[in-house]
Amino acid sequence: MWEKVKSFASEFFVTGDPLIYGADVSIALTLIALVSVLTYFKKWKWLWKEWLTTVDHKKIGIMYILSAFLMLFRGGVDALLMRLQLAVPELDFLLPDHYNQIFTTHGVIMILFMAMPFMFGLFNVMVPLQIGARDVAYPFLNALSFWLFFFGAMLFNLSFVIGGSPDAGWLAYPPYSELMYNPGPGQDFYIWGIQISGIGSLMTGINFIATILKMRAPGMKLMKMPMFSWSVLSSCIAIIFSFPILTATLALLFLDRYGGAHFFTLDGGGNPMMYINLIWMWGHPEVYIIVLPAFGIFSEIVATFSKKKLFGYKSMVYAMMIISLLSFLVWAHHFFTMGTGANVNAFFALTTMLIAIPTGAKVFNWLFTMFRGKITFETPMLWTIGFIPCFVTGGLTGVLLSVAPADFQFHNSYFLVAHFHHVIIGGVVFGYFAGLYYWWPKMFGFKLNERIGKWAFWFWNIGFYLCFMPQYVLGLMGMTRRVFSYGWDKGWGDLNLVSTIGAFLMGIAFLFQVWQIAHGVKHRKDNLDKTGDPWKHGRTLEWSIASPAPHYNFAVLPQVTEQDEWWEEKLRKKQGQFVPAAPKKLEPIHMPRNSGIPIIISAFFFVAGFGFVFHWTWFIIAGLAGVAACMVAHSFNYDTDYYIPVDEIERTEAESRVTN
Ligand code: HEM
Ligand SMILES: [Cu+2]
Repeated sequence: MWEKVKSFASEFFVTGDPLIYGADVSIALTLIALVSVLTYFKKWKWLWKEWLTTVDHKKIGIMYILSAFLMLFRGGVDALLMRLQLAVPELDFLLPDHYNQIFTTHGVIMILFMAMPFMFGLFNVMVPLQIGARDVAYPFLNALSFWLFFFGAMLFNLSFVIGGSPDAGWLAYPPYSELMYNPGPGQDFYIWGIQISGIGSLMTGINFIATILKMRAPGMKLMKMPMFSWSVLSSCIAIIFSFPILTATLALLFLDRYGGAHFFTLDGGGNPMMYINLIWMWGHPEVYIIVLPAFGIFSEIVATFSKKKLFGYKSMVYAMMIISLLSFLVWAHHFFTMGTGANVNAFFALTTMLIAIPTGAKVFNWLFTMFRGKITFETPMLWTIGFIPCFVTGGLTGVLLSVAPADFQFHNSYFLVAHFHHVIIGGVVFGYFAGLYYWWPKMFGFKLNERIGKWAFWFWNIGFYLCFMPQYVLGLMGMTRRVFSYGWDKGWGDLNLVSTIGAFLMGIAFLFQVWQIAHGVKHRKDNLDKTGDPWKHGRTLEWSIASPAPHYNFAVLPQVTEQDEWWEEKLRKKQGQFVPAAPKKLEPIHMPRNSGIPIIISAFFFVAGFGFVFHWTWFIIAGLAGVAACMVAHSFNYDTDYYIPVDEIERTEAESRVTN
């Protein structure tokens, strides 16, 4: 009996690596600390009522961003471990298997569990405020999306200490991800973690398309909508066409592994290339899904801090829509070298290069917006300016990669690693940071310290170039991606050392950001945003209400006549032309009620996913039964909404800090 328990435990828990024991201990300590703090301060009820069951888009957004920051930490530690291992030739700090697991979890976490939730967080906190709406179209579904993401991410992260991490790369190419070569539970954690959170992403895409198309304030024609909301629309359109492909692809891989189907194995008549085509039909649009909202953020910030109208508004809109469409026509540039032939390669090379045209147009529009503007350099603007050279280098090396014959040289080399980090960090991460800094006062009601923020900015940027510029050279010198070690004879040591130093500077930059937030919370009383328009030159509707926004957002829905409605209104006031419309009578506001079902149903999905990973039939049945029971319970719940009475709105408005 004891022997049985022991052998089960040694298979179930990951053993034999001091790093992982360290992680076990720190996870246990964190959990204990969390539970004790919540119990000691009697915060359980508050946590449940205010956060875990909330359907308020602003709170859901904050929970997304918080999760994204935690995942940035985890993915960042993975990155530093890899860079440490590669700093000097012939180190054996990480063994090959462990290195494979780390680059796999790093890639998956950064893209799916860091960038995606960070993006959804920004969607949630800002889109309804920008378009003058009181909520998203489907608030309950929105909470469900968040919890599915959260439990999917937890399932994926668990593989690290239970069962073992996946190690077949962030896209899990067969045959290596098939059962025959990868019998452990790692790849199953991969499939179910992504599957569960992916369903949430698809629902968010649908939710925000409906919100943007149906819930704009009266008068806000599509061509008067703020640029960030446009970028969200273009990104969500790509989501609803690409995520179903991901779901289907992972389901097929699951059938291969669990049911012995042979979709992707040659021996049963299947074909691994089928998988590679499918996964990139999702994977390539995915990188545009995460970068388009960053374009929207930069557009807002450039106009605000240059105190000018965005240059080329319409061309920006068309550019984003074209990019969103073209992103579906380029996927095969990820495997030019796999023998599809010259004609196919030529087609995909051309479509890829075409994307550079709308993207270039956007860069010029941002530069023209700045031209002759009265620019100030607060942190959101710094990130925007820092982004431009990063993105241009990343974009240009992307054009080099898209030259099919040249790609036979670059393919899977460190040149590629440098390229995609350039675009993803310079474009996506910097963009989301810019958005976070820009909207922070609106989200929390206080401003962050600019000085610490500038330190973070410079450490990120210098670290960034030090880390990734040498990797282009390393790629041309023949260093391939996904190698865990290299010999002294290669002559790659110096450049790798520089790259590692750069990576650690980015690590320090992250600490500055954590410090900045802690400092901001501690001194929030001194930095309250009393005006609602803390950058003083806000242009769009979110700046017209108090910070943080009351839970119903707008006491009276705004009437929109211009493109930058709030800016124009301030202008009219200044010129004395402002004719306040007869104050509209307040009316009771219809709001959705909190619900515990999204978190509970997602927990049942987690249980079912765990059952699939370990082939525990009872877990699968219990999980799925729980899911079904929640659905039934929800369909019999008729108490889903309420009205905020007028006197409560009056009280809230009087207390709110808007002074203008
Ligand atoms: C912040 C600094 C970062 C550093 C120092 C870093 C470093 C690395 C390293 C060393 C690898 C493995 C390269 C190899 O051996 O092939 C890697 C792979 C990867 N990274 Fe990062 N990374 C960082 C940030 C990010 C971010 C923000 C993202 C995405 C949002 C990202 C996405 C990826 C992906 C998708 C892979 C490929 C994984 C695979 O080969 O399957 N990284 N990174
Ligand atoms: Cu691509």
